[in-house]
Amino acid sequence: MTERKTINDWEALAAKELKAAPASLAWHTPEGIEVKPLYTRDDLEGIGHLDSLPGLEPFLRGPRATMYAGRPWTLRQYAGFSTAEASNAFYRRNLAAGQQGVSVAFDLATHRGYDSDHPRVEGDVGKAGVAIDSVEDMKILFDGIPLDRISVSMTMNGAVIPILASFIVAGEEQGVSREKLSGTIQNDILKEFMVRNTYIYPPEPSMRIVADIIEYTAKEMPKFNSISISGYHMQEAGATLVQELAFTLADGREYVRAALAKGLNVDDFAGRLSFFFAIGMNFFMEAAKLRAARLLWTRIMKEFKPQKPSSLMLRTHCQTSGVSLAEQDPYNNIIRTAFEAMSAVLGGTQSLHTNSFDEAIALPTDFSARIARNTQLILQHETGVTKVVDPLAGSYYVESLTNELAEKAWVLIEEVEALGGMTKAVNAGLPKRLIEEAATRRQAAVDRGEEVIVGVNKYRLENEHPIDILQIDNGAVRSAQIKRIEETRRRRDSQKVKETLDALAEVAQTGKGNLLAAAVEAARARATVGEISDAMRRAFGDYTAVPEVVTDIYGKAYDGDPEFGVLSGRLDAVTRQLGHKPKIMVAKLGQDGHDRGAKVIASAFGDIGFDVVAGPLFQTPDEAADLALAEEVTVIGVSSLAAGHMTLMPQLAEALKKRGGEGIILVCGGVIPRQDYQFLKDNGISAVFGPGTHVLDAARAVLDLIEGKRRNV
Ligand code: MLC
Ligand code: 5AD
Repeated sequence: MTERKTINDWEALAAKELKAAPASLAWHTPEGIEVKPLYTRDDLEGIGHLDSLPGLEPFLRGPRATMYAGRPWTLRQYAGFSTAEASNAFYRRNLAAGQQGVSVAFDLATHRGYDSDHPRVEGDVGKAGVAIDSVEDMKILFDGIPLDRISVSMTMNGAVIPILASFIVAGEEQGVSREKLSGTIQNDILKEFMVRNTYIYPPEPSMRIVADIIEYTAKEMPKFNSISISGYHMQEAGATLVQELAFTLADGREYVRAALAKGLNVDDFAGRLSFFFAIGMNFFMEAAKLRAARLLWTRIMKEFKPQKPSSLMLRTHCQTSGVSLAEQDPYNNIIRTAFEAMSAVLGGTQSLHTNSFDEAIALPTDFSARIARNTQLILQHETGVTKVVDPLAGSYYVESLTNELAEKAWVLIEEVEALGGMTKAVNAGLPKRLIEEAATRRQAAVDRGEEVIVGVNKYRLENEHPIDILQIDNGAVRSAQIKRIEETRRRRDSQKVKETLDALAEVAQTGKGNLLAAAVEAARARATVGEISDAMRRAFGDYTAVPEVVTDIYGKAYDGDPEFGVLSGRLDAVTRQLGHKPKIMVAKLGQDGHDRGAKVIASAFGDIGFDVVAGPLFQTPDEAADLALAEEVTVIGVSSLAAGHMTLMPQLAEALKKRGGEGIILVCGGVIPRQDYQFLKDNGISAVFGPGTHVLDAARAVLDLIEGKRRNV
């Protein structure tokens, strides 16, 4: 018999192979986890959860005993664009082709509680999702989709009251009463204040809305998940997996407290809380994250002493990561998404969206949606991964990661607790700041090539061939929507509308009664999404965030870097030439609240030496032009992530001209397809920076423009 070898034997051998200590191979992840090149049985020492079983407390191995062996996860693709008719047809085609649940993406006008005819939303109608103005649109959206059999997720947080009310009435009028409706409403406002920004009202009344919805669904809609507590958007905004895990679970705890404060019994609502996580490219860590999430949620829920086991269970939807996908060499995105999907499944998700490969530039076409959907169908039917529950259990590495993620996230959860819970932490700006710092750090790592993205910062193609993308004519969508709103207004009983809206405003004002119950009456009378939102605005007011920018992170990552030094030197020269630092305003236009890119650019440009003005969210082109002139900026850089650029950029150029500000250099960046570049350049935009642009390249191009070396980049 051969003698049993020990870790010391391995270390000696590894050192010989490497000609260095194997500890030098450690990978330091952004989570602050040191991943070693080898894990052994010794790493499992002291880990408490190793013998747990699926379907049983603490549910680490899955909320169901049989998991996918009994029933696979729900193939639920998030989608919505243009009109209710177009989105309905898209859903029906996809359901016929194997999709198993519906998930509605609303346009940003709807998210922010504006009807399609509102002057602030001209660039947004029908763009990043479907335009819904009233029950009439909602009925068309679900025409021919049996709401008693197909579960529907609706991603809505700002205008959550009018949308859920309109959905309930649409169901009613389809012959499906509300107790039979199954699905999920996102209803997670805390993360909106941190990262996603589709809030309407200030945090306090917003928390009341969340609690009212939990109350209403607990009493009236037993099959409906009242909330989808989301970490997805945190990761998209740059959060590490530990931050995503901790802030999401801390949010969950805060919602439980809000519901309990309404006098609800924990077991009456806890089983219908659900979660939502992003799955990025760190394959094993993402799967471990879902396992850790279930473990920690059980621990958190125990504090509330529920009787039902389902109150302790974390059930989750997952979506593959949008930010991990690239504009360059876009077919690589199919491969990335497939790995991420596999990781989500090995982590035990209940429902999954796989992104389309055209993600970085546009909404999915039928073609790209087919590939995304088939990625999951192939996983379900061909790979055998559904046959065994939690197949990664017992892996030295995955169990260690599960444990370490749980420990690290718990520390951060306790930090939030020490601040008095998540509402207070959000008000204090802690999570937002930590996430923005992580995002800026990551951008520097990618720009410096420390993190490789194939086809972007390594192995880049010489020639990219543009792919066919979905184009939406928002002008046409807006006209059609306005026509339907006018027709609805003509047909309805305006006295009844006024009465129900006043009643809703009264519930909002007094704090007595349930907001959703009152809104259902208004929706039934055909009050619009905008009108219902405005009735609550009367009591709650609007929330306005003050943009803050983190500093000294991007610059520090480039400390001593010659390339960075050359750029700073050029900036000094330009500063002398102008008599002041060149001033750039980083602007966001329309209802597009995706501000990771804008924040990273503002932060990095500041570190490079520009004078930076961070414009507020949701500006109209006129407001942006006014601010730019008041601030006497040299350059305006607009970040556009929600496809409003074709309408809003020419309007901004026009607004500047009208004010005599045509000397201000206009550039834009973000999710902008190459097909749109020429149009933008013909309309006064000097440079367009697509996804994957190196920040230093963008800074150089802006300096070129300032120095007048090129008029067009
Ligand atoms: C499941 N079931 C089983 C079983 N597995 N029964 C027996 N044996 C098994 N092995 C039962 C469940 O108990 C349940 O019934 C039913 O089957 C459905 O299973 P589920 O696991 O609950 O799946 P689902 O209905 O799909 O619900 C998943 C969910 C839900 C709980 C995570 O909240 C959900 O669908 N979320 C989706 C959220 C989403 O799509 N969001 C998009 C965000 S996009 P019962 O009776 O117990 O219910 C976004 C982007 C952006 O946010 O920013 O715009
Ligand atoms: N249709 C399909 N997918 C969408 N996403 C956002 N809006 C839509 C839509 N209308 C997806 C993208 C994005 C994430 C937030 O959701 O993948 O990254």
